[in-house]
Amino acid sequence: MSHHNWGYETGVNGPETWHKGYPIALGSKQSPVEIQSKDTEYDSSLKPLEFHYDPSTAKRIVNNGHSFNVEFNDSSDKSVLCGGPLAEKYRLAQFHFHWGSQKQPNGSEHTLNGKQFAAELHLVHWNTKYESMQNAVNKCDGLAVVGVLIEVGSHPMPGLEKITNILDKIQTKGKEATFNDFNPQDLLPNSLEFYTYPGSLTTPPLSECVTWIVLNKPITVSHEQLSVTGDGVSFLQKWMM
Ligand code: B30
Ligand code: ZN
Repeated sequence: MSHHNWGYETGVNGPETWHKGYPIALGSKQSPVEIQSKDTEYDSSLKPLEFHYDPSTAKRIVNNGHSFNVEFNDSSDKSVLCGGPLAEKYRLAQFHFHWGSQKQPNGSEHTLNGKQFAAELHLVHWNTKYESMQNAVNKCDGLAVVGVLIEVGSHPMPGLEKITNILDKIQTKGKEATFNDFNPQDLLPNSLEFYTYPGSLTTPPLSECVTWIVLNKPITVSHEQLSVTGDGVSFLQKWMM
């Protein structure tokens, strides 16, 4: 099964079928997970997260057929994440979102205390000791992904406008557009408290290479940012079709 053959349609190509092409889908460190705060414990050895992002490393935005990636120049240590549970520096490679559909409007991957959120942002970083993302995905401490839960509220999030404004340029799989001068820190909530656990990529190849860092507070975006009025189809959903 090539990566083109997986999807989210239950009974057809949904996550319950992914193990046929990717046996690690049945592994013990698979993501996402359901986070129950009462089942977590406070770890006083964890340090604060440090985001050191340089807006000039933002490069382009690409439609890959299942989401879009905002890609960064990761040939130097200009945009890195450290602190929290991380022993090393991790370079920002890309970020992307997971969102819902008309049938299933809530599309976050992690749930918090039983709640699924409207969408989820993933900031994907790789451990600089492994020289490349490709090497890092084969190591248990290879990647650090920051997950940010997204809910719909009454105010737009200014940081998201630059992204929603460019999606009309990448409406179909394989399309890309230049995307410069962007600081993904503009997409973070005020609180940087987090849950952390060892897990996996949430899509094929599902490698168990990720230190997950899920922020405990969501960001709020407007209905308009996630939707277009008129046909009731979400802007992001509409873009996916
Ligand atoms: S996630 O953050 O756990 N959702 C990858 C990175 C992060 C996550 C999931 C997967 C990843 O690097 N996958 C392999 C690369 N992909 C390209 C891509 O970036 O999105 C290969 C592919 O499927 O063909 Cu799609
Ligand atoms: Zn993701």
